[in-house]
Formats: sequence, C-alpha cells, structure tokens
Amino acid sequence: MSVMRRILHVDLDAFFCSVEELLHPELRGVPFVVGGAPEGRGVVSSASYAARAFGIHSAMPTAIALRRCPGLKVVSSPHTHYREFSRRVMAILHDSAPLVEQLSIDEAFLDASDDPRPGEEIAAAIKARIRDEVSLPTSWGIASNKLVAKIATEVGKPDGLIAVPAGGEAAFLAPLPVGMLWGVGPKTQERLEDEGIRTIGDLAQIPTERLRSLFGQHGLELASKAMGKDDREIVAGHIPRSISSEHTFSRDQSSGHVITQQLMSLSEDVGSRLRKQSLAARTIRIKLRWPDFRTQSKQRRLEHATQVDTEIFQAAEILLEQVWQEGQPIRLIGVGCADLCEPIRQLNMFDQSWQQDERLMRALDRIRDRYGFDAVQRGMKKSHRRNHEETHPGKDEHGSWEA
Ligand code: DCP
Ligand code: MG
Repeated sequence: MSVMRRILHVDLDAFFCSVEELLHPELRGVPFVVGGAPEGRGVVSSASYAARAFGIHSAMPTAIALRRCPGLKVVSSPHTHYREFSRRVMAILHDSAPLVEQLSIDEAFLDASDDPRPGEEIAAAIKARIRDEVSLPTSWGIASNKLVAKIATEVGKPDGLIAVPAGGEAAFLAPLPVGMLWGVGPKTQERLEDEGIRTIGDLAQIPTERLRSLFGQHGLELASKAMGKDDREIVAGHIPRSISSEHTFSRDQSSGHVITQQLMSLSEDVGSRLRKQSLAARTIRIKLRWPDFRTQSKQRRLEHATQVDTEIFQAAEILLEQVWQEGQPIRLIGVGCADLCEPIRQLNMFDQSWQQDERLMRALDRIRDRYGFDAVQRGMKKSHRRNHEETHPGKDEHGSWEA
C-alpha cells in the first residue's frame, strides 16, 4: 500500500497574454491574442479571456480568430521573453517544493507529500508569491494524484485554487464532461456520447466488461481514470528546450531528392527522440548552411504539438521550400523542434491511419534502440553520421541554433 500523496498542479492563466498585459497595461480586458500574423498563416498561441468570449482559442488560425472578432488585436514578442518569465516562475516552484516536474513552459506538478501544512495553504502561499514577485496569475489544483490535480486546475481557471479531498476523487470528477479526461479525444467522446455517456460519472458507472467490448484495453484504462485513479510518479527535472539533429553533406548537395530524403531522415531522428522522452513540439525549425558557411534558419509554429515524424517532416519541407530553390547547393541541413511540452495525446482510436503510424513509429523506435538509428530508414539509403543536439534551460546555448 503506497502512502497517500499530495500533488499540486499549477498552470499560468493565459500565459503569453498575461505577460503582454504586464508590458502593455492598455491590453487589460481587451480581446487580443498572442500569435502569428494572419498573412503568414499564423496561429493563435494564447488568447486573452476577453478574446475567448468570441470563441477564440489557442491553435486556431489567426485569420479565423480575426473573422470571429474583427477588432481583435494580434501581438507578439520574441519567445525568449516569455521564457524568461517562465524561468522566474519555475525558480519559485523549485524554491517551494522538493520535487518539481515541469510539463511545459507554463505548467508543473509539485509533490508536497512531506509538507505538514494543508495542500490549499501550500498552494495559496506559492500562488501569492508568484503574484507578488512576477505579477502573473496562476491556477492550482491539489489532489492525491496527477490526473485529478490537473483537472482541478482546469476547473478552477482563471485564478483558481481547488483542493480535492483524498477519497473524493471520483465524486469530484463525476459531474464533469467526459472530454476533460486525459485520453478522451473528440472521436472517443463522440463514441461515448452515442452510448449515452456524457459525464465522467456516467463513464465510471459503465460495467468494465461493457467498456472492454466497446474500446478494448483502452476502455479499461478509461474506466480507471474515470474513478480518479492514477499512480504516475512525479518525475523531477526539466524538459529540454529544444531537440535538433543536423547533417553535413560530404559534398555540397543540390539534388532536391537527396536533400528531401535527408530532411525526412532528420525528422525521424528528432521525432524518435521526442517520443523517447514523452515530449511533443509546437515549433519546427530547419537550418541550412550554404557553401560560403552562411547559416540560415527558419521556423514554423504548428497548430498542434506533435511527436509524429511525418508531421515534423511536412513542416520542415514547407520551410525548406521557403528558403531553398532546386539546384542551390547546400553544405549542411538540420531539423529541430522547440516549445516542447507533454504530448496531448488526444487518443483518436478510430483513426486507423494514425494508429498505424503510431504503431510503425513505436516499432521503428524499438528496432533503433536495439540496433542503432541507421538500422531502419524510411525509403532511403543509409545515411551518414549526424549531430544530435539538445538545449536545456539555463545551459550555455552558445553555438546552438535557438531562434
Ligand atoms: N502555447 C502555444 N501554442 C499552443 C498552446 C499554447 O504557443 N497551441 C503557448 C502559449 C500559452 C502557453 O503556451 O500562453 C501556455 O499554454 P496553455 O495551454 O496553458 O494556455 P494559456 O496559458 O494561454 O491559457 P490557460 O489560461 O487556458 O492556461
Ligand atoms: Mg496556461
């Protein structure tokens, strides 16, 4: 029998927007988003609460957001700027609890099992400190496990603080829509609703045999989550800031075929390292070095965080088309990803092609673990040595290709 744990989850409210409001107080209360320009097919990174009232949310193309709210302001700052605020918040968390697991730029779990104070009190103190020292609003969830703590944060947003008492997990989850449960994507939700299952409580009451016949093994996992059960540990540490891989051609290369194949291979390498660390990326970059050693990089934000090789490759290919023309010689090519976060695995179990892709990737990862990366390549010749790179917050980044 394990000891009762006390897990705190924290997420900054409308993080990028809150930072912009600090710098530009005139934005307070105004519908605005932080995101890419509509002309460049930009997407919304963060929407202010006033903008959310128009149905605007992150990952939505900025052009659509503008259509929903014609007066919408679109702002952005260099990413390093948001990272600095994130770093300051995370420093306070590390100063306040012995075990901190950072999940993304604005989100973390803390293990406060050894602190004798009530969870609400611990969270309220850290929340006040972040408000005083960094002037940013946070929401908090406190529970006996990660799953319930994270949902409690979501329920309390914005500026929330909800503690779920031990033993009350299932009762807390019961009235919430089933889509709030980790692992229930839109398709699964639709299937569940067809079965008359709307709330997490409905799901918890379905006999497990029925769930098994409907959803197989996944159904059993869903049932256990619906009861508020989760025994994942807090894993201390940072997520890396970026993961990249690059390749120098033995001779300057100008063949589109060869360059594209290399891009695919690098994308697979980056994807496999993301999956190994259970991460997904929201930004994809490419780097090119020309024969005169001039180096150029270009990046692109994705609508959804991904850890899928083909999605990384598709973004990289679009970027390549923007900076390179067939026939131009290239000395070095690299693929990288940044804005790393926990994968939002909106498990879409009815999308067969996605599942096959996922199964294929897992299989490739296993083979590569055993025999090395070059043991398998998707439709390409054996490649040359590549340079791996990972940058971490606080690490000296000189020489890396952070934007
Ligand atoms: N982000 C992004 N692209 C996305 C989602 C998020 O760039 N598709 C960035 C901007 C967000 C930050 O990460 O401000 C944190 O993501 P959250 O999902 O926590 O969103 P917010 O903090 O903006 O809003 P909320 O109050 O719902 O947490
Ligand atoms: Mg947030």
